[in-house]
Amino acid sequence: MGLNETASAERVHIGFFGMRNAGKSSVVNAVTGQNVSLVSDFKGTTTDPVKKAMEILPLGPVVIIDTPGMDDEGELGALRVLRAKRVLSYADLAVLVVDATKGLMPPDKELISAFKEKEIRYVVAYNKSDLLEEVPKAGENEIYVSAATKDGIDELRQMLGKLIKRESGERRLVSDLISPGDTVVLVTPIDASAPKGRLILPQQQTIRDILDVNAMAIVTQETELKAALSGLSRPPKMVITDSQAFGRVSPCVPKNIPLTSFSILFARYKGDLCALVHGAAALDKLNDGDTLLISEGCTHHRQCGDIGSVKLPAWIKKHTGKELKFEFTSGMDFSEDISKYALIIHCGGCMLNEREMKSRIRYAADQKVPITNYGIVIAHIHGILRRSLELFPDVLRILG
Ligand SMILES: Nc1nc2c(ncn2[C@@H]2O[C@H](COP(=O)(O)OP(=O)(O)O)[C@@H](O)[C@H]2O)c(=O)[nH]1
Ligand code: SF4
Ligand SMILES: [Mg+2]
Repeated sequence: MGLNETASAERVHIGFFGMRNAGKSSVVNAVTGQNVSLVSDFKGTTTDPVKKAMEILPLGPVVIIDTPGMDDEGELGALRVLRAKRVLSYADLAVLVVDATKGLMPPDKELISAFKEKEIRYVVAYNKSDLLEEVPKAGENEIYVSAATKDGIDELRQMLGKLIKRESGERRLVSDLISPGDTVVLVTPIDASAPKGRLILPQQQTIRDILDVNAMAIVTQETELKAALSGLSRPPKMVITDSQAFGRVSPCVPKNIPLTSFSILFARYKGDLCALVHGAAALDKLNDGDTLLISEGCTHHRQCGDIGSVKLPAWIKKHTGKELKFEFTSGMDFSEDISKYALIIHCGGCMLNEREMKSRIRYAADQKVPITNYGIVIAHIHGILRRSLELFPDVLRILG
């Protein structure tokens, strides 16, 4: 991602689904005006979902995902279908590409049911309309297009534009908790895991959200926190800290000033803070021999350093005094069978979109496995979870 671009997790993700050879890759290329995907009349050319972030008028910043065919065969084919289905967990919108000369086939109908079940808004694009003698009238969320002649492609883009009702206008990171003129103090330790010469994305997004409502952000390391607080003529509206510094920050912040963490704010923004706080209760019910899953949302987790792999397991073992086993996943391969875990601890998921994070939480709930996140576990272990949730009375109630 370039520094001036919208973060991938904030973009609308549009998945193109359908059977092999329906023309998914051709439609993707026509809609984007770019050669995103390889087109071929050899069935099964697109073997893995192809993702590309781009700006498309009138859609704005999006991530386009081209998927392999839903009717793929054989052992490898089944794997490709599984990967395509995985896209359903994070697609915000879907385009079902159907070969107009064949019409809706059973795999297409299955996809439509899946869109409905997962509440993904979708368009059915009947492609190859150039091969039809007469183009029928399209139904409500349907359109006839030809990737070959580009007929209907502009209209398909317009339809997608209308479906993009950005939810970001409704959800806020922190600006719903502050007013114009308020001061917010942000604590961001600059340690070995901090990237060179810049702040990490969650910190940047929080600062931006504070500026958006004409409030003021004071950014400091924990070593200067006391000086920053005493230099203010009136107390800040809140202090937001990196979770890892919770233990050191908490004693420096007077009790009348709310203290929370970036990861708690992001859990609220993106997923389900209630479910994640609920999940943390499982920490105190662990038994010897239990296995915990530590799951990271990306594979290049430099900014998370060794929190998941080293620090958390050590802290949890010390906190619980139990003999525990830990397993790890990262990136999109959130474990298939999670029922064996006593608890899942997920990272803040800054690289995952809201849908993906929610679908992981729902998946865990379906299998009756408690799930929580790094920041909540760290706050709990430091005994300040209650304090870090003071701003959210609804969630606080869960702790009793
Ligand atoms: N006549 C016609 N052929 C098309 C059209 N779109 C795609 N095709 C052809 O259909 C075949 C499969 O296309 P491709 O995009 O690779 O399909 P995918 O497997 O669904 O991704 C290729 O031979 C394309 O040239 C179209 O609008 N009209
Ligand atoms: S997605 Fe998770 S592991 Fe990756 S940088 Fe964000 S919080 Fe860290
Ligand atoms: Mg393809």
